Amino acid sequence: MQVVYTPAHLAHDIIVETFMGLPIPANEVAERAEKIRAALEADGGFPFAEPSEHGEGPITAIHDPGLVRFLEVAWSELRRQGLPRPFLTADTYPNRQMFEGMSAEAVAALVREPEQAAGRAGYWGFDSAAPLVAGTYLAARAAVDVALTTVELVLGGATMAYGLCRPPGHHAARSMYGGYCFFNNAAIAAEAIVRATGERVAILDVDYHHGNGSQQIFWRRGDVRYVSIHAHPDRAYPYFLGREDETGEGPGAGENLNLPLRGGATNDEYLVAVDRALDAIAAVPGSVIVVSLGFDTYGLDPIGDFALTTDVYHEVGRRTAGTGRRLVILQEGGYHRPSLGENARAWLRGAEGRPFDPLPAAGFGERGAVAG
Ligand code: Q9C
Ligand code: ZN
Repeated sequence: MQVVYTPAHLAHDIIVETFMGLPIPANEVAERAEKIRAALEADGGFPFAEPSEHGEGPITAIHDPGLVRFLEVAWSELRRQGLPRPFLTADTYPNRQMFEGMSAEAVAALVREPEQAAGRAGYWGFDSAAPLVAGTYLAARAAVDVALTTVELVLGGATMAYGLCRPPGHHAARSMYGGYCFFNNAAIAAEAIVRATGERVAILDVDYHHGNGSQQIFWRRGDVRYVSIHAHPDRAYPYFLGREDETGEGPGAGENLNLPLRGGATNDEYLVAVDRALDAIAAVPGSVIVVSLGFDTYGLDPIGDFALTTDVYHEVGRRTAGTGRRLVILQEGGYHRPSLGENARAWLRGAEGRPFDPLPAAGFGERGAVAG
């Protein structure tokens, strides 16, 4: 299958993130995408394509234009204020209890976007784990173009295609960025498919984390079914969403399926959840699945706690393609850099029905980087 990749992601050059108030070496780094690119190139079976530009229209079809403007000017705004920071994170976040007792009308009338970058980052962001640097906006725009070009390959007749999106997207909601995500690549792709085909679309999210942004965006929509397998929010980020009883509302009632798993989840437990997820997708019409593909489910991932091995990715790819639907496969998380390339190769070869032969010297060593 074709791989859509651009070096534009390198401009989102992240070295440090903050975790619970302390700086730690960043998890979501440029090397991630480069490891995957290198492994797929070495495989030889994955022709590469560059993304084409799609402009802002498909982004504001999903996101608040205010979020887009903030991300565009945030860095220059920080510099204009003369703050010599290596990256921007918020000072205060408008926790919903800040407005307790105020009516929705009063909040709408009285609470507004601040002028200072530190306040604006709190207004549009939801956590301190998504450092914003000089090149973030253009890289995030390029990741959307990667996703939309992947959609075009599939709508143009390919059975499946893979978009090597970086930064990832599934934590970004309509009016909110965070969790290393700025624009929701998968949601923008799903919307583009709905508009082009008039069909219903399913999102299968197999990143370790719940895709709160994708769930929020499609919560009330009957045309996009969101199905996610992830770490239970009782113990894992993003903590406030991802439980089984979140099923959607209005026209979206019953269209949201969360399958949270316990810590230590094994390949077998994972495949049971995959079959449930794929059954839920097969139950509604449509010919395309958007896959939010994360490898932070891997046993050695520094911020995950599942016990998956490379073999299971081959099998999940195989079963997902076994639905007979066309696949728009978009990269989300995965932070154990030594294994990322092989895990991606295994998944994509499984989807293609090709066997997986590990490359020689694929000893992945110890649990990567930083304990989270
Ligand atoms: N100790 C994605 O996988 N919290 N985002 C990190 C580190 C943020 C994950 C905690 C996790 C965000 C796309
Ligand atoms: Zn994740």
